[in-house]
Amino acid sequence: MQTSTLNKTADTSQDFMPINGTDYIELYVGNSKQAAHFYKTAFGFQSLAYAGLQTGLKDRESYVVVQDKIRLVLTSPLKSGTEIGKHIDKHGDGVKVVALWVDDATYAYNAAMERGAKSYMEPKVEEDQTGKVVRSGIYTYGETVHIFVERKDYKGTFLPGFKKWETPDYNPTSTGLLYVDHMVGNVGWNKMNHWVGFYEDVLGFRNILSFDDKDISTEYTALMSKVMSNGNGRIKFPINEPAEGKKKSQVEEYLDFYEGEGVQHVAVATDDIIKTVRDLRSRGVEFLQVPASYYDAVTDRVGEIDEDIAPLKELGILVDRDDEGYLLQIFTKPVEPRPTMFFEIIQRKGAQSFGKGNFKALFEAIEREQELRGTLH
Ligand code: TYF
Ligand code: FE
Repeated sequence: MQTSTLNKTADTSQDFMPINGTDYIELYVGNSKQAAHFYKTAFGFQSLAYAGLQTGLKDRESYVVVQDKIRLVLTSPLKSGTEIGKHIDKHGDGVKVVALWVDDATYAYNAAMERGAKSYMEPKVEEDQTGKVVRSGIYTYGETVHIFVERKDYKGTFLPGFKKWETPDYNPTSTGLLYVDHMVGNVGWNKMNHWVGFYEDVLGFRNILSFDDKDISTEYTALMSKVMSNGNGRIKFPINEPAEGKKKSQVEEYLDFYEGEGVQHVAVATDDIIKTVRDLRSRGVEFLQVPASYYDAVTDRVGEIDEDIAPLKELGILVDRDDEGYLLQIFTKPVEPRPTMFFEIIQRKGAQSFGKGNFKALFEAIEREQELRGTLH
């Protein structure tokens, strides 16, 4: 049941946890140097910053890539037995940090801790010749953490401790990705409401949309989802839990392979999805495919749209409409060996929802992939 439409006129004066946006996303990966190359080559990110042996670190190496407002940090250990290495051993490559850009990271930490957060990192000041950054952190679902980043007194490239990463000989062009639209967490059986409560109580988020297993089910599999939003709407975190179906839900498959709760997909926005997806495909990014018949009914379902149907069909881009407008979206296949994290490319044309009208086609496409890898039991 879709319980509400978005309340875009929310009063943010009572917002105890003001957040300006997503600051960065850090992935713990087996080979950060190659991962950075992949995000440049395949997704059109640019080299931004580096920290590792060359900056005096002994235990880890991070490469930071950027595309418009999106910053990805790829981190690998330099030796055995580290927390990073253990994270990778357990989960495979995956998102460790969803960093939130705030004006006061000490206040954010204290406010969250007072409201019941579990500490990951006490407020810490880091400085270089361009200024200072304050960071602090709390745990969310699984081993995933939120780091609050205060950078109002900082002018450096990324963070103190990082040096500018310059690759004059290799800078593939952007694919038009602009900002993080939303990031989805997969949580355990019957744990959705617990994490909804966490985002409400600890971070002051609101539940703006809810989908139950009747909305999100196919003949075989099901899940439930609630979308959490911060006060100004710049941070949107849908939370999924598996639901009972005839076969294994994609959320359950994720939990099995990730060996716990974690980030399921990162949705990144573009303002020209046809161009972006054509570019990503030509660079080797693999997308889920819906049957050609999806496009037979699309105009009846969504009405007139600015785009021609032919390129949407050619590229497999999905369309949905709500009472504020429409959106175009497409999902990559998982970007690591385990069927865990993937990306969504989204273009919003008024709609502030999540593509409910596409759920069935999308979940059937995911089931076909599960079938191919032999995990749809
Ligand atoms: O973020 C969303 O809600 C949409 C739809 O496992 C969706 O992108 C929901 C659950 C899921 C995959 C996509
Ligand atoms: Fe999404």
